[in-house]
Amino acid sequence: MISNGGNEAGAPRVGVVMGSRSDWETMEHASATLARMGIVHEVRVVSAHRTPDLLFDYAATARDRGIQVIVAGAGGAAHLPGMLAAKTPLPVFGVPVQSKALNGMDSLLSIAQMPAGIPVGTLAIGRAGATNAALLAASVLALHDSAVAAALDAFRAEQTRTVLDNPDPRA
Ligand code: RP5
Repeated sequence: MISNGGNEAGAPRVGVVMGSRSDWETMEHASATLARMGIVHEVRVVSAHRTPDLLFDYAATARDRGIQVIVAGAGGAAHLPGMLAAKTPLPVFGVPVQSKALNGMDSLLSIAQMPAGIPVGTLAIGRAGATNAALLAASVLALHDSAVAAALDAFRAEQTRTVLDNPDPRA
């Protein structure tokens, strides 16, 4: 069984990528959630529009580098998750970043409306989406990693306990 965190070589197993440094405010929640699960991951700015060659290279080499899941966040004309998915068979979870002009509806539709054959698992706009993309990545890894499965179980149990222990919203 693979141990908690990295693969056998200790390399990152999840790639957290985003279209701009300005997306970090959202995507840091994906990174923090992965860290909480003890999952070794890398964080990179890869722009579909400003660095298209880097995007192709990142996606084309990700699997051979040991990456097993990609979490990709972008805003506006958010082509990053879809183009990554076009270049790699790895599961790609897309996070629509809340844009200034259209509140993230543009990001959401850009990421969700993929043509049949190239899937992107699309999450909610913003922080919830970033957190849940990381939890889904953990769920994928947990299928073959008992330590990640245990971390995920512990996270969910603590979340449930926190709600049950605080029933009065005024307290
Ligand atoms: C997208 O354009 C990025 O994902 C970002 O959400 C948006 C704006 O980028 P900046 O102009 O802030 O760099 O590619």
